[in-house]
Amino acid sequence: MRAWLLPTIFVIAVLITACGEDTEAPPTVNTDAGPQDTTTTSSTESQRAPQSQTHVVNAEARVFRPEILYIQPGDTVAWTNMTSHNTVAVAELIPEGASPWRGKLGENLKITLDIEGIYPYVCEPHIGFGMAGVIIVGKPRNLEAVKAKAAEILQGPYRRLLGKLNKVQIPQ
Ligand SMILES: [Cu+2]
Repeated sequence: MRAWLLPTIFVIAVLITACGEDTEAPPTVNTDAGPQDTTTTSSTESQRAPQSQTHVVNAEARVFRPEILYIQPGDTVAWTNMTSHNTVAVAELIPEGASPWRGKLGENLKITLDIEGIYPYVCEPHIGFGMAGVIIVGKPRNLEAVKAKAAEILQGPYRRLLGKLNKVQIPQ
């Protein structure tokens, strides 16, 4: 009896200890996983707003595609295939507080736009061919003001941007 009983008690004791550890362990794991789960859930639920995306603008022969790009604040724009092109923001037309960009000729460029607004830009070597674009960040309310200012300040081939601005439709 004893020879059989002792190992059994030992095994039961081990099991109880193991169970004790198991019951202790999960709450700790759950506490850690709790906030992470919440974060994952909330970012999945509202994927469009807070999750920043990268949008590609492809430079084709003498045109940016897409010419008019709609993004959300915090999104990134990546110009690709920029051999023989550049992308230069029209500093006077972009939103207050936003940094104008100037890509090097022939180099791809990636920028993140945090400030809502309208960002007209050109390819300097090809603006005469109308190689220009507009990025709309969020739902800006100053489209008419930007158009008016563009009509006032843009000179020569840069006036090709006016046609691009006329294609802009502010998202509802
Ligand atoms: Cu170009």
